Amino acid sequence: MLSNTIIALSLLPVSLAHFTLDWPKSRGASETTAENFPCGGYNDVGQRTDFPLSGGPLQLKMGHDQTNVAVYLAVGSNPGSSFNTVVRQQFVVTGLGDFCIGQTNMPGNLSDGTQATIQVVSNAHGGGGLYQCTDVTLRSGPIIDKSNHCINNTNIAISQENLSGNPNGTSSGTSPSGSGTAAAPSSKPGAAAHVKVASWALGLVGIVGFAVL
Ligand SMILES: [Cu+2]
Repeated sequence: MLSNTIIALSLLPVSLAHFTLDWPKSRGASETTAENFPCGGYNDVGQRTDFPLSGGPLQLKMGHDQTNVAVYLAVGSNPGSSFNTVVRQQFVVTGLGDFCIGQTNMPGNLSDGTQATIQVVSNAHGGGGLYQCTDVTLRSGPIIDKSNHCINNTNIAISQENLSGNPNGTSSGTSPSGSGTAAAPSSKPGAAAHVKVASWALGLVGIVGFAVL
């Protein structure tokens, strides 16, 4: 009986990441450095994607059942950590899997060919933030295939919008530092996060336990 339970547990799905930015392609995603500002530890500019000057969709994959998210822009070919422009005010998304941020509000003073970096920030488990970046060239007329780049999983939705502050818990709109001390977001998944990781870990313990038996 026990062995059946152990085998069932070990077949549970492998964990999702905290969250990933899947389109435009992110610089990279590492579970271990995701909390490092900026860009989750990926400091080097990566592959550029043409992105609408008028704003466009961002395709994410959510690994927490509830997540605070905001999106920032840094202008320049290698803008470092100067994510000074909020292009999507903080909101809360509820649900797991594919999630599309349908629109980003780009500044109106940029021109065709401008190089920039988009950073998506979410709240981390116990405070601070999680970071993902993508490098883009802003274009006046790219055609975005929303059927490929703007997909929402069943039962995933924005549950709160236009919240003040940043997902990483700082009150400043210009310098997400991850200090996590002031102006905490109104909603924090905290210990509720990573349900699937916990299941998978339990499965692993089961396998080890089985081997010992
Ligand atoms: Cu996580």
